Amino acid sequence: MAQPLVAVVMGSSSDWEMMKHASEMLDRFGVAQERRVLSAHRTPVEAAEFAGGAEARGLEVIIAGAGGAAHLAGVIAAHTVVPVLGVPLPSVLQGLDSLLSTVQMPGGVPVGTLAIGKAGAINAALLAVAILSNSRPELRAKLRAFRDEQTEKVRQEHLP
Ligand code: RP5
Repeated sequence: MAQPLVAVVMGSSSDWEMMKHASEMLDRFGVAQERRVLSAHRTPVEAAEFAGGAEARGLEVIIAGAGGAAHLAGVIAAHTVVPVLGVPLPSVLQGLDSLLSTVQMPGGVPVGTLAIGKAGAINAALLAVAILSNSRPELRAKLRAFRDEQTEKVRQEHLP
């Protein structure tokens, strides 16, 4: 099996319904990934250990999704210099709490925060592909093809 370049982590297995969209998009580009449930609050030691070992394991991007008091992406970012992309997930407060918890990092420890929910999960994967593409021309070509396909699809749309 190929060495995972991207990790898709989430605060709970209940987050998978949203985070599977990130995972599926990485699959579409043939990017090897690992997936894990890790919680900033329920498994803080494992979350820190995972992040601390990410670089040595060859991970180049970490996508972290969480909802509510969504500290997972920030905690992971605190323990690694590997780029962390945060996906705020829907919650009882419609994800606004997740968004603010993920996006409002103190200066010095960045988390690249995407949109709430499905769009954020999809875009986190696409951004991860774009980051990996900086040193992988074949991946960049796939990304261009994806955009072209998307453009063509919209051009072909007709309303009743
Ligand atoms: C967060 O709490 C998780 O990321 C999830 O979005 C939310 C609820 O988790 P469960 O109670 O469903 O496990 O930590």
